[in-house]
Amino acid sequence: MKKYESLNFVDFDSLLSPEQKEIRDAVRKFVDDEVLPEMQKSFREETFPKHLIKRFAEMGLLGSNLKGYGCAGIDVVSYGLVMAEIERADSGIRSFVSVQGALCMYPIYAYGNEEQRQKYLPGMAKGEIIGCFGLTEPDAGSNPGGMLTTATETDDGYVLNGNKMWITNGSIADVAIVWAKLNGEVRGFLVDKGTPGFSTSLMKGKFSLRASVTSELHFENCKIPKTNLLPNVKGLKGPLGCLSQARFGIAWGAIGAANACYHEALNYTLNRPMFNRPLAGYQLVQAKLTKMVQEISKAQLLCFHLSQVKEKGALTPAQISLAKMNNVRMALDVARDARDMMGANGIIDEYPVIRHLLNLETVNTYEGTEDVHRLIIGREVTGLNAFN
Ligand code: TGC
Ligand code: FAD
Repeated sequence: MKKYESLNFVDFDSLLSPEQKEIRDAVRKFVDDEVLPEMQKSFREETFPKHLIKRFAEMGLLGSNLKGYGCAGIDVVSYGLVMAEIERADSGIRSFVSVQGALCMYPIYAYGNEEQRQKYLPGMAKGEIIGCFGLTEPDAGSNPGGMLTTATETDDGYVLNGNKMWITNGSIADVAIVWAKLNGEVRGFLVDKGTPGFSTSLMKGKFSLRASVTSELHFENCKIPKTNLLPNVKGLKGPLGCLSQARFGIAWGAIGAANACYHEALNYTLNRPMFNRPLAGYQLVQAKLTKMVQEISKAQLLCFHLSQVKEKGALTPAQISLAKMNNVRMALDVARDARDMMGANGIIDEYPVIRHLLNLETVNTYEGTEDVHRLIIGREVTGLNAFN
């Protein structure tokens, strides 16, 4: 099997600086040597490889785009390349890294006070404190504004009541970022593991993202101190601002999953003789490979360009929606074609393709479903809200 190289059909690599290539190649080697060998077992056994957390931290991958507090402070393109390399291994592993960095460290960094930043961020960068992000509820998925979880102010703090569902890292987290309504307004709270009234339950039986921990969070008269409110944001723009960070990482990450499937399909069809010659020699197979090359190349350029826009601070939520929606759909289509091109071998976990295909079904749903992003873009271009 040919060694993995990401697609470079339009000379994408020439856009990258030597430092960006160095970061990408270091993470690529780490993924090849330490992450990929774990994936078949993790996915089969529905377990997250917790022992890798220390290595993610040592590699500087947790909150890698944040500055200070022990974080690596890498630039936007490097961050995207890192996400793509990690998702080349598995979307569930990229989820762990996204949730820790974009959904948990970011809100503490952006909406917390200095005391909260000092208390949590260095430990989170070291992988000693794991976070989870509780927004979705059983009856509030696409519409988080409809959440039922409440916070009530008391003399010495807040009391939380409600349930969150589908929460990545929930059962292994040391701290939960919980979004709840205080006097009808969405606010963010830090809830430490072990706080009385806070419990989690593991969600089993997923056929997708099996290497990722997914949990419910339960709050029953859960008392937290005043100091655990994130003071610097009010309203739905708090959690949505975190989603913007994570969705951008997913847009890049999906390119990694697509690249893995393309690489596998190319090698497989080159080496599989059928009707007297390699499958790759047939026009129908080449049409599928060409479509993959075409779509992955466009996704790479979209992400690279939007990274320049983000670096300038001008990236809009609707632009992020376009990239997340496009790239995850692209990766799902690439994975589906790759699976087909490998015949029966396409459904067995000896090859990564079926795992990527199943994972990408989740990636297409979480962080805003494909249709939610379509509606966000539709609202932006028409000025008309089609959500309700
Ligand atoms: P809407 O009126 O659009 O917005 C309310 C306020 O928020 C502001 N805003 C944003 N701010 C920052 N970033 C964004 N992306 C923003 N989008 C909107 C907006 O300007 C407004 O501010 P203000 O000052 O006027 O109050 O709110 P809406 O209720 O109409 O909702 C819009 C909608 C449907 C698009 C939104 O609710 C949505 O995106 N729904 C999808 C829910 C979702 O994505 N959930 C993800 C849960 S977390 C997860 O899946 C983690 S998976 C693990 C992993 O990442 O690996
Ligand atoms: P629904 O909102 O019920 O949507 C169902 C269908 O209806 C979709 O096709 C949707 O596009 C469509 N739909 C919804 N509204 C409209 C509309 N107005 N018009 C037309 N169609 C519409 N959440 C967190 O908070 N934290 C996490 O860490 C997290 N991790 C996750 C991990 C996994 C493995 C999964 C699967 C989910 C995770 N989620 C997490 C939840 C995820 O964000 C939600 O599943 C997602 O936002 C969709 O919500 P829902 O599942 O309730 O679907």
